[in-house]
Amino acid sequence: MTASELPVLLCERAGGVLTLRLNRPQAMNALDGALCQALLRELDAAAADAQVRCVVLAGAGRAFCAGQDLRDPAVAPGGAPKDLGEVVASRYRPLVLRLRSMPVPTLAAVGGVAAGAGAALALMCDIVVARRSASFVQAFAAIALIPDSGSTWLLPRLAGRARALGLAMLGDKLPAAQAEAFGLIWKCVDDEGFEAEAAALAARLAAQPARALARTRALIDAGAACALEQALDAEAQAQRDLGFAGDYAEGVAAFAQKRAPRFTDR
Ligand code: T3D
Repeated sequence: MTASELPVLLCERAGGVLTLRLNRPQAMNALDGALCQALLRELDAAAADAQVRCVVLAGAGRAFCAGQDLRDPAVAPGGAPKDLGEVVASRYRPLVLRLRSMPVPTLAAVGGVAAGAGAALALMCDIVVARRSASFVQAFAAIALIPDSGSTWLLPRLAGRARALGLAMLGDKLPAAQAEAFGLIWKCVDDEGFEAEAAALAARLAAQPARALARTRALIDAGAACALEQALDAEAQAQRDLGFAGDYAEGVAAFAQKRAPRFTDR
């Protein structure tokens, strides 16, 4: 099978964990139209599938994702001018919004370099673990673009303005350990233990109460842009809704019976 015949996205299921593995290793899993479409399609399907309780984003081969495929005719300079605004609006906007509104927790398992929009997709996940040898690159300035796919929104929120600007303007490779120290990611994991730790974390997330976790994400995101009074009101509404749901009764029963809970709500 030639590289162009391989599926650009691999979908792997293990219990409630769905791993979506970007599979264009010959191009460091750079994102072309087909890969963006496949990713959105599978995320939509996962959102609608009650059996999926955690989605993992990963990459095949030595990279996580090198961002937009710069060889893609839709963006490559030359010939007619390319509308990059249209590319980011039609490909990356829906992916970012889909990730941030998944009804289940999302985990990025960053096993190699994550650059440009690839870094953005990883950092948009709820929890990001990275192999110690992996790195994050705001690759945009090197090609005279701005950080897109929500990066100008996310980077200062995660790392603060000074670091966001330093990362964006200098475009240096940020090693995973420093990404952890900057607060960009949850954890940097030694290379040998990386796959096992990512799998264990995904299994743990899959056993958590998905509906409560999705509400938690939504509240934390909304809380960054609202007054305390609004945040308190939104929390009360969420707690009201969750209190009426089955997982709450199950969690309290499991606590009383000293057993592990079996959460099912989404
Ligand atoms: O422009 C728009 O379309 C708007 C949308 C923007 C969203 C974006 O994501 S813009 C940012 C696009 N990404 C980049 O600019 C990253 C470019 N790549 C790099 O900076 C480096 O390759 C990496 C830091 C990712 C990795 O460096 P390194 O030294 O480990 O690998 P390498 O030797 O540079 O690359 C290995 C191969 O992958 C090489 O191919 P070759 O020469 O062996 O045939 C390289 O060309 C290819 N590759 C890497 N990144 C891309 C890519 N091919 C296509 N598109 C890429 N983005």
